[in-house]
Amino acid sequence: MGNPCFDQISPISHDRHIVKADLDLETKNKYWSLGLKAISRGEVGAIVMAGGQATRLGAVEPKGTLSLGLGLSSTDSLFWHQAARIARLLKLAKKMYPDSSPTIPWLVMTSDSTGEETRKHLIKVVKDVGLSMDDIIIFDQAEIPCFDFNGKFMLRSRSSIATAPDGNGGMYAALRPVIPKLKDLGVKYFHVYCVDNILCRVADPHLIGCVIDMDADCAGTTVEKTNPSESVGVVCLESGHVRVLEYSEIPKELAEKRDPNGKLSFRAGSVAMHYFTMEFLEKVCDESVRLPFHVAKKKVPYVDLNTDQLVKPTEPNGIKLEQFVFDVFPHAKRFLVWEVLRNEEFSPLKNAEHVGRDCVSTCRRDFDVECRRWLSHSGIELPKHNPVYISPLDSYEGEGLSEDTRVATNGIIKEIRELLIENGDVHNNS
Ligand code: UD2
Repeated sequence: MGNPCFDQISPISHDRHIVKADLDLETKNKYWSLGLKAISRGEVGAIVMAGGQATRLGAVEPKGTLSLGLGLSSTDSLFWHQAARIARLLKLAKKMYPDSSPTIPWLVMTSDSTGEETRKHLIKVVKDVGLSMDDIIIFDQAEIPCFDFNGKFMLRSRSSIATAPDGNGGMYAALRPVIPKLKDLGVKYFHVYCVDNILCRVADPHLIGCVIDMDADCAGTTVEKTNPSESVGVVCLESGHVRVLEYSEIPKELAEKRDPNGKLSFRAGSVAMHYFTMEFLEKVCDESVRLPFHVAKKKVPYVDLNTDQLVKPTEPNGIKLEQFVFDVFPHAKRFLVWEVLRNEEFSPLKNAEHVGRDCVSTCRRDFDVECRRWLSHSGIELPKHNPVYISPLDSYEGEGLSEDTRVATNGIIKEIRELLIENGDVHNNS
């Protein structure tokens, strides 16, 4: 896939654009049970892309391992959340299909930058949520050299070149040797997602059920883009083929174009959660499929040859070449857009706290709001002055909540009943 041909770009057609919030209850329930059925048969795998260097966040540890400070567990990281959601889904699948032995192979893509710390962290996480390391496949993506703005290699030390992971599209080459094992395991469907979204519904049975039902080979989760300058790519068609125009590539005129209803014409904001069938994944992992490299101007640490010290620049000083995970979309024959509500399913951790958006405190805030929405659906209203977090081990998307449910509030775990009693002013509508 080359540079975009902007005069050939159009939005995805309505019949291939499923809006989750518009589905009726019967259809939703059908998808949910279809998805859980696939999980009960061990047919669903979850792939988390966690090889990025998280330069915007500026943390020393890999992003997925940072504690979010919710007080839900001693590990309390994005990885913990995802593992807990997987553990919960296995329980839900077993409950719906009691004679089955559900499994969700969890594939974790790491890089030189994140591999070691991630491995150590996952051992703790997996134990904490009751999964087994046998259910996890950790695989490494490749690193490639970085360049300065004159096209010269940069040095990490006197004897080594500065390298960086090859982008999240490096996943395909990295997965190639793992495919036979996945086929042996009987995995047929994959949910692929970024490590950074606290609201990510890992291996969402609704999505899995929908794509099975509609026989899609590939799907992309989107939220409605309302701000033309937001940092999400948009899913669209180019000469009839699906592609994502990355936020750094889309021209202002296209980004700002509106339809007769006043909505952005290109509003299918890709939130880096995707779905592939095994057949599709196998096809795009083949060596014959070459993905383009995109240029990213980044801060590349380099050695100062005068002092032999490693310099960590504060401004972009070099070029990393990256492949993008969604650049395989043009190979899809039966693509589907799966649009979800941003406040329910998308709150990524991208930035350091001082930026004030997509940072740890906004992740916490959005998870608190989501937990309260779930509680409200169950007729439970809690006062707003303290945040309330529900463990994904107890509820995947708001199901099964009662006054017995334990929640974390200000770092302490309590039953909802206790909170209701403590706050005499609060009433329970159930
Ligand atoms: C990603 C999407 C963008 C939008 C946005 C929403 C891509 C290329 N872009 O942009 O369209 O959906 O997310 O949040 O997907 N990663 C690796 N290896 C790498 C580089 C990244 O595993 O070499 C992982 C990284 O750990 C993270 C994910 O890919 O989980 C996204 O990386 P990012 O945060 O750099 O992507 P961003 O925000 O530029």
